[in-house]
Formats: sequence, structure tokens, C-alpha cells
Amino acid sequence: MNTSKTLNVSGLTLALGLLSLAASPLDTTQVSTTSADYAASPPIRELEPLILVATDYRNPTQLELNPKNPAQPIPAQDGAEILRTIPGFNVIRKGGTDGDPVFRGMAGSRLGILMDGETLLGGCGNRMDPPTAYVFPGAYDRVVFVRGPQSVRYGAGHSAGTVRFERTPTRFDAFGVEGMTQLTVGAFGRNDQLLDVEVGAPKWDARLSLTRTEADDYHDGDGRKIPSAYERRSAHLSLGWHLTPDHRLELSGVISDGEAAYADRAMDGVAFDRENIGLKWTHLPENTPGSYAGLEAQVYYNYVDHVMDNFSLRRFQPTMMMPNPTVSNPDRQTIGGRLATDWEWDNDLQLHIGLDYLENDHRIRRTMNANAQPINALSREKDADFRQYGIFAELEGAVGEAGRWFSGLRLDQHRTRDLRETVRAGMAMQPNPTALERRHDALTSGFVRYEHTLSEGLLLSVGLGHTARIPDYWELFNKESADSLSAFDLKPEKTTQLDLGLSREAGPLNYSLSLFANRLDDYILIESQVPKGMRMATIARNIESSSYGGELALGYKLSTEWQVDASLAYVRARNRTDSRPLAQQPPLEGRLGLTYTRPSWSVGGLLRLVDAQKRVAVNQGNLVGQDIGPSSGFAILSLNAARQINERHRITVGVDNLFDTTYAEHLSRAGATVAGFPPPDTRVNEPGRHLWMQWQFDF
Ligand SMILES: [Cu+2]
Repeated sequence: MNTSKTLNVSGLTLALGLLSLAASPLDTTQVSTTSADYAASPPIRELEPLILVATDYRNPTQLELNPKNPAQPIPAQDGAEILRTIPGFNVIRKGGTDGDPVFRGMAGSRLGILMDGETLLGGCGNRMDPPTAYVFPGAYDRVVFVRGPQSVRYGAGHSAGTVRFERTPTRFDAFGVEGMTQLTVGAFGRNDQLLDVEVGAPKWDARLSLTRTEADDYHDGDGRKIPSAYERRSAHLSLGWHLTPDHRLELSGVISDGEAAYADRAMDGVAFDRENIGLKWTHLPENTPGSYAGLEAQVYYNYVDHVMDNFSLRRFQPTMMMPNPTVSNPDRQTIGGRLATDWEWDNDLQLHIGLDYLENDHRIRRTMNANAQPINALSREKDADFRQYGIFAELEGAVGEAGRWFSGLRLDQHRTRDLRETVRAGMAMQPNPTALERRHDALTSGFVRYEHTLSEGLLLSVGLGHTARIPDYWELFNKESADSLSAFDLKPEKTTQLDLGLSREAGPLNYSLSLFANRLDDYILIESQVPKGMRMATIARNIESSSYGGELALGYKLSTEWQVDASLAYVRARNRTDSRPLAQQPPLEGRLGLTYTRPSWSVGGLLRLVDAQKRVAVNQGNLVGQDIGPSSGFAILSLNAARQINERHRITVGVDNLFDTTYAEHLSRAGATVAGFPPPDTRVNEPGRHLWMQWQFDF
């Protein structure tokens, strides 16, 4: 436990200084106004609240957040960090960026990540690049999250939930330009720039979003430097053409790149190069005869070229596994398409029906001695490919005055090929026992849900969902099985989940309660340190597991100015095959935020309380991480202040981890020894006290 650490006076002084700085203009601008006056004549644009607990009290199944709004901790620099504020989410730390998001203890491809409707799969066999590593939150307008298997419209196999990062085009009635810029600076060399500009006219629109984010190695609460520096940059361009007022055709493209130091392994990420192009056609008819209500069709191409090595971002140090400068360079091409149509009948019956296609090819080249054999002299070898065809339908309708039912069905046909001729067994290469084999999986997913409005603003929801997921690249091709060098014969994982939700948005007290209980058949467990003769192997195997838990988020308006935000998240999971806890489950976590808001400024604090986790299964886990051992709890206090200077300018300041506590999340990778850095702790420690400031300018 680190909570007993004594209060650090200089940090507190600094934080209070910042707060008074942010709040001081109050004295000159709003001396004698009351809240009633504000309502009568709002002097300036109302300040949007800082996100302390991301939630949506309208619906317990789904939530939406604005990724451009500041949040605490420090505004997110990648797609995993932005999810951290949603109760039930954790991020597995590997360094400064590119952590893996986990919802309710479910990680990897159990969580669907879509960017503007597109799927993008990373290339790194060691999972340096989850899809969220290619998300630059500032370039998006909204993040929509659906909990559990309660949607089949956005891809196959997403048992934990589906996160959609979306850009929403602005409709221009006359020629116009609008946009915003954000600058963020913080301790540990953090500095971000974002420019988002839209130009449009009734017939067309164009948008360019540029992002850049950078940070040095941060220090933990004990002042120990952690290998975690990174730099990330992206450019998003979209061009929209309104063929008619109802039809819009969009051509879009993204290029992005980055580099990142890792604190948990012997290599760093030197390139995260993404190229993307997409074409989207949207038809949203104002009014059409008959039941047809709209259409969306899209095709896209995503290419990821990733390089990692043990010398560019760290001092090269020979090890037994890597005695020479070593480079690994995987790449992956993902091509997809989707056609979705909407239908609506007079009696409020709605049908969403469509089909999608996804293919991806993974290649790899690596050199164990970059001096003798440069990586660029090697050719890339394809080791795996995946093809998936799916059809889906969701039907919803009203039941009486207060009820609504939802249902969905999805059928997928998968074909996967193992193209590896050899596989690695320790230091040696061996013939692949499943070389050139192919597998076909026909999978069915579906859900039913009933929502009932109990009273104005109070919604009850009960859902039952079933999802089938084929093993992904990391499970099939990057692990062994218990009795073979290849895990290509793993069974698909099936999740059956009951969801229960209650949410209320009315009056001063708002809340959202989501409870779940599930059963996972053929859960794909990853187990490391499994003895195989003279060596230790990491294997993938199917087990039976189950879990239950939920999240409660609550917002209470004490007065016009004072607001309390609180959340609680809990999950308990069991590996029934081995009769032990299921590994990689987060501990009980609570958050308590208090904010004092005036129309143009606010000050607040966030207390995050995390319990110890004793339910562990050492060396077991998922493709991202395995349990290291039990962990202790911690309490972290952070403060923030925001000021809307005028219509266009907003400044937000924060100090995260005010007391400079040394702590690590339970879901974290184990620290690795890196030359030039202090010896690692058991886990990768989180940053110590972290001051930051963000300026936003809208135009
Ligand atoms: Cu990598």
C-alpha cells in the first residue's frame, strides 16, 4: 500500500497555485452575478464539464463521449487511454503509450474497435500495437461504446463490447470554415498539438485533422525513470460530395506513424506506420415512400507496417535471446467492406440489415543480426491470412407505451490459413505441424433485449446475448498448444451473457447501473512458463470460464454549483476447467469526483480508489498479459480546473497523482531490465505527480 505516503508540500502548493490561477478571473468578471442572472443572459459560452467519470445516463447499454473534451487523468493520446474514464475499463500498461484496453477483464479481440466503421488489425506479434495504438482521439467527434454482446451490426466476435470512434461531417448551408485547435503541455515533456479544420458548402465538404503528441520517459512516484517516451502523429483527410441533399459520397484517408519505448520487454517500437483509404456512400432520405429508410455502404483499405528493435530507442545490450542488434518487421493489410440498410414501418418496427466482408494478410521479416543482415535486404514472408463474410440483421419495435424490444442475428463464415513452414521452439526453428492447413468456421451470434421506461427518465433493460469468436492472429499463430508446436486447432470461443441495466436521467440524481453474468465456453486462455522438455513454452488452450460483475455510475447535483460524480466497477471470474480464478481480472475500483462549476469556470478533484487483487492465477491470462501475482490497492487524488475565457478559448489545468504516490495497476505488464534505467519493479509503475495544461481555441 502506498496510500500512507506523506503529503508532499511542494506539489500541493503548486497545485493550489494553479487552481487559484485558473479561478482568479472570477473576481474581475463575475463579482456579483447569481446563477439566476446567468440563465437570463448567459455572458459567454457555458463551460462543458471535464470528464471524470464517462457515462451516459440515458441508456445502460450504450454510452457516448466527446473525445475532444478534457478529462482527468491527462487528456488521452491514444484510443485506449480515452476509454479509461469509462467505468469497467482498464488499460494494460507497457510503457508511455499503446496500452491494451480491457473491459470487465476481457481483452484483445473480445473488444471490438472500429474507426469510422473500419477494422484495423495491428501487426506486432508481441502486441505492441493494439488497434487503439492507431487511434488519435482528437481526430474524432464521438466515441460510442456498446456494452456486452448487445449489437451485431459492427463486426463479428466482440463479446466484451464494441467501441466506435466516429467523425461526423458538418452540414454547411452556405460556404463556411470552422475548426478548432488544441495545445496540451505537461510534465515529463508531454506536448500535443491538434488542428481540426472543416471547409464546406451545400454541395461539398472537406476536413483535415492533424495531430501530434510527444512525451519523454516519465518518472514514478519514487522518481524512478520508466522507459516510456513516445512520439505519435497523424493526418486525417476527408472529402465529401453531396450528390443530392440525401446522398453523400466520402473519400477519406489517414496516414499516421509513431515510435514508442517499452518498459516491459527487450524491444521498442520504432515505426507504427499506417496508411488508409476509404470510400463511403451514405443515403439518408428525408422522406421516402414505402419502408426504405436509408443506406450506408463503405469499402476500405488499411495497411500497417511496424518495426521494432533493441537498439534505436535504447542502449543496445546483448542478451542470451538477442546477442546482436535484432529487428522484427511485421506488416498487415486489412481490407473490408460493409453494406447496411435501414427499413422502417408505420407501426415503429425498424429493421437494419446488411452484410460485411473482412480480409487480412499478415507478413513478417526479422533479422537476428541487423549488422550482418540488414532488415531491408530481407523479403517479407506471409505467415497467415484471414477471410470473413458476414450477414446481420437487427429488428426493433415498440411494446405498448413504455416498452421496446431489440433483437439481432449474425452469421459469419471464416476461412483462415496457416502459411508458416516453420515455427520457433525456444531458440530453434522447427517444422510447423499445421503448415499450409486451412480452417473454416461458421459462427452464429445474436441477442435479444427488452427496454422498459418505468417512469420519465428511468429505463430498465434486460438482455441476453451470444457471441462466437474465432481465435485471432495472436492466439493461433503466436502461441503453441499444450501438446503441439502449433495452436492452429484452437476452438472458437463462445460467450453467452445476461445483461441487466437500470439508468435514470431526471432531476438532480442521475445514475446508470449495468450488471452482467456470463459463461464462456472454450475461452482461449494463454499460459506462459509451461514446461516442454528442456524449455518453457507459452501456450493457448480452450477452457470453460464464467464471470459476473458490473458498473455503477452516479451523478448528483448538490446545488447549482456543486456536482458529485462517482463510479464503482467490479468483476469476478472463474476458470472452471482448472478450478481457480480466471487470470487478468481487475480489482474493485471506485471513483469519486467533486466539481464546483460556474458558467465560465470550474474547479474539481478526483479520488480514485482501487482495491487489492488477491484472486490471481500466475502465468495465466490473455494474449496481452498474464498474471504476475497479487497486487495491493491504492488511492490517487487528482485536481483540475477549467476556464472558458470566451466563446472561443478554453483552458484546462490538472495535476494527476497529486501526492506523487508510487503505484502500479493490477493489470500491467511486468517491468523489464532496460540499460540506462533503474532496475524495474514487479509491474510497470504508473506516472508520479503529473501537471498538465490544455488550451482549446474554436474558430
Ligand atoms: Cu512490435
